[in-house]
Amino acid sequence: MKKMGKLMGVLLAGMVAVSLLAGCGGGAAPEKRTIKVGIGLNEQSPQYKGLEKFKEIVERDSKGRIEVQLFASSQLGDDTKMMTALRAGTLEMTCPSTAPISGLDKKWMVFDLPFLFPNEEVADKVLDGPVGQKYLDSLSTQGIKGIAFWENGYRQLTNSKVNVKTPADVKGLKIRTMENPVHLATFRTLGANPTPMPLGELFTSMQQHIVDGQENPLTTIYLQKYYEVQKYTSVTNHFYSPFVFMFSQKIWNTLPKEDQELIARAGKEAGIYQRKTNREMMQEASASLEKAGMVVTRLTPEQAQAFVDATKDIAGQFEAEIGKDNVQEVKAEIAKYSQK
Ligand code: TK8
Repeated sequence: MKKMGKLMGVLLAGMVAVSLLAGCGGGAAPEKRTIKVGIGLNEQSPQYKGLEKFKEIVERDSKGRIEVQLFASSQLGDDTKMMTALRAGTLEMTCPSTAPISGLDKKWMVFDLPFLFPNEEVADKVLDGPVGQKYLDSLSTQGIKGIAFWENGYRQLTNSKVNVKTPADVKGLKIRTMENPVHLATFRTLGANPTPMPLGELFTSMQQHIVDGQENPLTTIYLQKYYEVQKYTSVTNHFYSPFVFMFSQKIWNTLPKEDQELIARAGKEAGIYQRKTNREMMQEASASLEKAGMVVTRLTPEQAQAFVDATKDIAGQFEAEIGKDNVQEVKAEIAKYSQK
């Protein structure tokens, strides 16, 4: 009996020693891991180039201990499906537009208000400032760790029927929009017949004339080859669309601190690179679309103003759903950075 007591005493001491060692940093080194990232756009997109930069930084600075696997062209589902996978802990990362995030939290609709940001510089300052950080942090209530804002960009209207120069030209057009109430309301207000649809179904829907048109940044219109099924691009700049680079909160919580810090730093650095690349590629996209046979129409200031005037009531329609304070806070930040 005495022997048994002694043995138990030794075992207990051993267990205490191991747990103490682990507790004061003597634990095992962080383990090898794989991070899967899914996006909707293809491998030529500025978004994918941002992911390649993220992969480069993470694999370099983890000395290969962390491998990043990239999946483009909605291989892992559309934005909404991939966000669901993050929340379930079955996918590590994705980078949706802010528009579908409104399905999780209505205040995100603020970023979809028409003609919200006057230019990219102000957008960067607001999104990278305390208000943007507050939105990223709020995703933790949805099972998502918001890492950084990247850039989709200003959205332009394409269609196969009419060279749109005024709101009246939009009347009756069947336009695919992202799955977002503000986008739907904006195009209804312009007299269109909007249909929400995941990006992956869009090309075929235009090819089969299920929809007459869609709206996306020029780089997407070119790189997704929409010129093969669309005739007209009108540079309306009606929405500025941010991307959100995000991580599964469930999986994030299992990471050692050093991996969390590396992923957060790499996501921010890659975001700065992605915005720069996006803007460089945007410069060439218009000429590329014309070379591919599209009619690209840049609106006159008067024509552009007509679209601003036609959609000026949208913010008021959604203020209650978004939260009046949220709308006013974002608009105050925009005003602050617009004066400088
Ligand atoms: C990509 C989407 C896309 C967006 C759209 O995942 O669906 O029109 O602009 O680029 O977020």
